Amino acid sequence: MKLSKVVNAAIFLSFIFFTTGAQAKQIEVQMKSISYSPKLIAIHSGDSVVWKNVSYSEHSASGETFDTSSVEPKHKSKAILFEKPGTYTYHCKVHGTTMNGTIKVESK
Ligand SMILES: [Cu+2]
Repeated sequence: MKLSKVVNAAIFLSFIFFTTGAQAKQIEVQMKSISYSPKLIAIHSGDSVVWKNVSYSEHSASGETFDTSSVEPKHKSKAILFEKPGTYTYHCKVHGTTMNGTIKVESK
């Protein structure tokens, strides 16, 4: 391969990397028996989070500004969009604050 082709390919790949990197993502958090996994996530503004219940009882992910409401076992919550940077703590309405998680939203 000629050097110019390698350089072109590198430019093309970095273009793809940066354009897709700027796109909003959907992050999945698992609801386990009495915990969230991962417990702490860091996302960017514009990203959304979906909780998937992989346990045998129902759970919610409820914060001050959002609430998935009850999510049945083997089901996913609706997607919650996070636009404002900040730290969002949440807990499960069924199991209380011992089942808690944190979402750090960073500006793009
Ligand atoms: Cu729970």
